[in-house]
Amino acid sequence: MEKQAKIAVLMGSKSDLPILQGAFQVFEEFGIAYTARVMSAHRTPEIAAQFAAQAAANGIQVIICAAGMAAHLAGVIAAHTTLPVIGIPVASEPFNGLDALLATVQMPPGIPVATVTAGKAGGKNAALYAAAILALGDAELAGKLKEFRRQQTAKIAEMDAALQQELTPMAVKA
Ligand code: RP5
Repeated sequence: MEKQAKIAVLMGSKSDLPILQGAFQVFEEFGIAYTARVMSAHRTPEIAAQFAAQAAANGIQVIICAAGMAAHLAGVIAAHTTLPVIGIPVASEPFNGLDALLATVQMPPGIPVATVTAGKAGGKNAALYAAAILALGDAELAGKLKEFRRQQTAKIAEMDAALQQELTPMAVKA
């Protein structure tokens, strides 16, 4: 049986792909089927609008959009669907992502886009947030998310233990 993608990952250009590798890793880890496409609010506006308008009927439940510069992809997609849309601003010259952050986050009231931080952290968090949305109706996925958090907490505790071993003699144990 062919897998049904539940999450669509859209990028304004293939040059945005490195930001999204962490998102793809999350989907592999949690066993979430996704689809990924390059389309642009400015360079392929009809394709973007059509994709968004048909996404829900195609079984998509959450759409993630990564774009840089005058980053309108998430907003344009959100304008054509009521599915939850998550925007990832992509950093580029000369404003290092502040331009894309403002373009993505500053949606007018009525057309929401949940915006995560720029860069690879944004890619990973967008995927985790999308997984959390799907987990509302998927107990198995909710369990995987809880286990992910448990392991993440354990890693930080390990880091703290390792740090205590490396501190200089004047360091006082807190
Ligand atoms: C945006 O313009 C894309 O999302 C990308 O971040 C930026 C630059 O695109 P390329 O010139 O690399 O294709 O639309």
